[in-house]
Amino acid sequence: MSTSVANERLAKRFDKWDTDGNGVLDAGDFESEAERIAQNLGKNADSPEVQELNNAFRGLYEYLAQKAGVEAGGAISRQQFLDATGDMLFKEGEASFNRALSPIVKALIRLCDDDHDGQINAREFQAWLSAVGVPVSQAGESFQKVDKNDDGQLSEDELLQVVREFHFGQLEVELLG
Ligand SMILES: [Ca+2]
Ligand SMILES: [Ca+2]
Ligand SMILES: [Ca+2]
Repeated sequence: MSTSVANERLAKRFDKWDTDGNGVLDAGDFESEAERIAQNLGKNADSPEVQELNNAFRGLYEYLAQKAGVEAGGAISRQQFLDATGDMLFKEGEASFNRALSPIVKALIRLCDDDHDGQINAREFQAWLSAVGVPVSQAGESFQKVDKNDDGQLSEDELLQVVREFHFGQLEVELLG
């Protein structure tokens, strides 16, 4: 694994989630990110799947705040974020990473899964990428990399695994914008 690429990606992740650009992460940043994704998909803010996404982002904020030793409702500094997420990736490993991000991946699947089969097909994947703000030009190539078992569908496990590999610096497929 490449630690410098991984650290660079965590720094980029911080910038992306610091939606108001004030240099710290607080609950409002994560609310705005969830709102932005819902808007990109044209989903009603009151719909259950948008509520699920909001809850997932709130849960992620609370998990990170707790890891960073920040009091409930407090702001997470850039350094605290890098330390907490770096620990998750390089010390605590898969379980901790999954605990932080699987609710987000689950909620995104629910939001994009138009045919309600619990998986993401090629067409739904385009919606996913636009929702998180990734250019869809690479959608075909990315889809094949995520679809590890080559069955034409992206499962929750496949998506979560690629988010993790991206953050380890192992794979060039960005799934969370
Ligand atoms: Ca902020
Ligand atoms: Ca589907
Ligand atoms: Ca698959």
